Amino acid sequence: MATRDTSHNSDISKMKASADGSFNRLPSLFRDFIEPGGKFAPEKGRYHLYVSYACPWATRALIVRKLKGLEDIIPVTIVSPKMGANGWPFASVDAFPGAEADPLFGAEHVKDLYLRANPDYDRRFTVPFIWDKTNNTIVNNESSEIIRMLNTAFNDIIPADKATLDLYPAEHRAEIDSVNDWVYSEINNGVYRAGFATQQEAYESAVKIVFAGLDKVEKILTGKDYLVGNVLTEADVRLWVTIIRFDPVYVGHFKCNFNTIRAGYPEINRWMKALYWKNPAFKDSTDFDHIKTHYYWSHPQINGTRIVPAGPIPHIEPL
Ligand SMILES: N[C@@H](CCC(=O)N[C@@H](CS)C(=O)NCC(=O)O)C(=O)O
Repeated sequence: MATRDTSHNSDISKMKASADGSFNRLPSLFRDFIEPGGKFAPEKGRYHLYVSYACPWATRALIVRKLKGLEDIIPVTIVSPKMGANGWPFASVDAFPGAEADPLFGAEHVKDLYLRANPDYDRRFTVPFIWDKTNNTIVNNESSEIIRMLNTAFNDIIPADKATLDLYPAEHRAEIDSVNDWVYSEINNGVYRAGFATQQEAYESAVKIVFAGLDKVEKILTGKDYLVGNVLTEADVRLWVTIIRFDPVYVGHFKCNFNTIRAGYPEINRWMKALYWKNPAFKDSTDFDHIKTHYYWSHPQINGTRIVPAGPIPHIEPL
């Protein structure tokens, strides 16, 4: 067990903003790839996925794992949504409904696994990440790369109908990359830049960017079921995880309140609802209790009372 003080990396209420009050996300550090013939070969049962239902980045991985039918190949563990001074706890120390204990090492917190993989690790202890039971380390903790791996690495050992599902098809890659790029900075990370800003100007410039991004998406989705090429791609997955949290969390907690998705963005709302109600990979990866509790409980620097709002009612509208 580590004796080093890592609380500056585990306690989000101690997180430092830049001098101008803006939030800067640092790059993830474990960046290996699962690939046939590589150090991390695709094998059933060798890898373990750690996620929170609360976290949009982790939910990307949960959705793609289900879409690709990888449930038996890569088991998953759900942490408690109440991220405190030691970061994400497992159910053994915080038995929140739906949270689970760490099945591999009985770890109390996610940070214990990071420090087991690398005792000198000096970044945030984030979900999602993939653990390799053979090398006893973290393969990757960057969701954009995790979903790429899940899309292709296991194709030889899953049923053909799942193997042929390609969320990053060659003919659409350039467009997917370009959509991902601005969706990440303006929307996925944009809501965090608004919510974690510590000065008025930094907040205002961030929140305007979020809504300009949503206006762009609303136009793109008009009369369409998917963002790129009229097929489901990773671009939809990556945007969806932010949109599903928008009315329940980002409008209030992150002060992104120029409008709501349900009142102000009918095309985005239609697209979000269709994926949620018609595709179990999306609905089964969504837990509004974990989502709302996480944000409103875990950021006392933003919500000192830790009261979790009861609405919106409903969390997502019916079809
Ligand atoms: N770049 C990472 C970001 C992951 C991330 O920031 N996850 C958040 C939860 S939404 C986290 O675990 N934060 C813990 C902390 O910062 O202490 C990814 O996309 O995988």
